[in-house]
Amino acid sequence: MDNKAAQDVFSVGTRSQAEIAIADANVIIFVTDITAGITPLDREVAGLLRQSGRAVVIAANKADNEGLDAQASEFQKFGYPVFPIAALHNRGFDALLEAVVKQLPPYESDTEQNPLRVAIVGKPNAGKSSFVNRVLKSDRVIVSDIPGTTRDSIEVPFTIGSGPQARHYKLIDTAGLRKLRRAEDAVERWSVMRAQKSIEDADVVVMMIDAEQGPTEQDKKIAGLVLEARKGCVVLINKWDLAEGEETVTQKEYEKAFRREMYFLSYVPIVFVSAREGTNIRKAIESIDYVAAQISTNLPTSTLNRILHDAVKRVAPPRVTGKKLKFYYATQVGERPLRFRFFVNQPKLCTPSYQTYLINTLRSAAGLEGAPIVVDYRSSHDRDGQKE
Ligand SMILES: Nc1nc2c(ncn2[C@@H]2O[C@H](COP(=O)(O)OP(=O)(O)OP(=O)(O)O)[C@@H](O)[C@H]2O)c(=O)[nH]1
Ligand SMILES: [Mg+2]
Repeated sequence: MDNKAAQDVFSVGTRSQAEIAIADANVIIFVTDITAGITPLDREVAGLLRQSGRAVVIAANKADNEGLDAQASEFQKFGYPVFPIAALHNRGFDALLEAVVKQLPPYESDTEQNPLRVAIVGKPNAGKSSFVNRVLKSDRVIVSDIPGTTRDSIEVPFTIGSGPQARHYKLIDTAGLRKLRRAEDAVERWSVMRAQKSIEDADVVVMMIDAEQGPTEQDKKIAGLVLEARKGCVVLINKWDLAEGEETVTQKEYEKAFRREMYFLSYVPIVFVSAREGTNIRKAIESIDYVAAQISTNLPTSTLNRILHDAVKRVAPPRVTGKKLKFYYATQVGERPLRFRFFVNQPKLCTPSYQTYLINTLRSAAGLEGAPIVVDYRSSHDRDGQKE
């Protein structure tokens, strides 16, 4: 398409808005005016749509009565199905929407063939195998008080509910991740490697913490692996039955201290459980489900931009050597992990603390608890030459 001609018709702003909307869409409804026929603007839009390769249906609007419907056929020239409608009179929408729905991709839930992969990781003896057994309500995996009982990652399929509502999981019980000393044997090394691989292959990682020991250096290392792999995460504080007996510390106090110590896991939900007693197991699964939904979220571009523009309005970007960051717009470019692209005047003007502020605001406004977020900053003039 001749870019210059297009710019004559669209203002630059309208054009980029339209491009974002097109890039975001599964199906595009191209609205035309039946009384005006094909306009130059329609031709430009059709050109953009053809380039996008997206599914398109044409809504020929202002077909106020059946007598006008025949004129809709003119728009068939564009090569997309055409539906005469009248937005004002709510005419023709059933056929239009049916065509739209037909083009939508099938709803992707976790199926029997493609279950949600949940890896349970943590230090030796944290209670990973006990948790898996609790969830399965059977002694499927070996539990013992000897640290290092589990040597290999064990995958157990697990289903909640039945029929089309059923949710399918694969629980992966891993070997406890311990600090390796040089003298450690090959089996030890292999166990640790397998557990790391389980993190990489998982959709959601459950980090099992032994409540009695609290977060240790080793737990920080494990958290580092989860962060590096950019996985959804839930923290379970296990063996809470032991803490409760003593009544020395409340969950609130414990969580506060935990979050202070493991500040880099601030985005992750925490559930207090007892794998031995079976306390809060359902809550843990609900939390896993919640995070699973968040890591596959598709935020509408309008919502995303509203949240970020509000954030920028509330806390102005810092000045770096006299220059000020200008935030233009954002678009989501991926899921699992959630990936966003922020268009700004100069990416290097966005200080790390301001980046954190934007992500935290986005996370809390959109409810993205437990999901890692990756942001790619682009300068606004990269837009045309961008590569995926
Ligand atoms: N009090 C208490 N003990 C627990 C709980 N969960 C597990 N344990 C005990 O902790 C010990 C270790 O449990 P496992 O489930 O084998 O721990 P693991 O994390 O799988 O350990 P490795 O496979 O060695 O990495 C066992 O003696 C369990 O009975 C709990 O909620 N409360
Ligand atoms: Mg085990």
